[in-house]
Amino acid sequence: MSERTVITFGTFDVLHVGHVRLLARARALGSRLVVGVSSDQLNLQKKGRLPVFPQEERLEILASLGAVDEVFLEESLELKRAYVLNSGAAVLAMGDDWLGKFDELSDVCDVVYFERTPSISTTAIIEQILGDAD
Ligand code: C2G
Repeated sequence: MSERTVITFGTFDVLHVGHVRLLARARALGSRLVVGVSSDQLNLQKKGRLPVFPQEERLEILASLGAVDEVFLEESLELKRAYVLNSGAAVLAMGDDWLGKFDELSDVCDVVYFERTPSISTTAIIEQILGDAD
């Protein structure tokens, strides 16, 4: 059977079940899952803060998961087309907080958006921990 590569992108900071479900669903669309892990600098640009876990640790955590076959550092949102082409991906899968944002890549791969897992986010986890510490 020929290989079908799926690619996804994200920060995956303070890994939680929403991330894990997204990765499992993405992996199920093919036979190989490649994950572009957003760099610390890219996160700072996008969200105005550095991730809790530095990029080397986030790469190591993602690479250790059974659903993930390969990881690389995503350094710029503008390079998405090049990353997709380099990986040989047939499918780009993202959570629906990005709905429509990557449709321009549909000339090189299928673009799929999954419903986000409700009521969980890294930001909410950080706020809960900070609140509990008071
Ligand atoms: N996710 C989800 N359910 C949640 C939280 C996150 O399905 N409750 C999904 C997001 O939709 C995303 C993936 O998990 O597809 C990673 O989430 P983030 O780390 O928040 O990704 P983000 O910082 O949005 O980075 O180039 C695109 C960016 O790198 C995406």
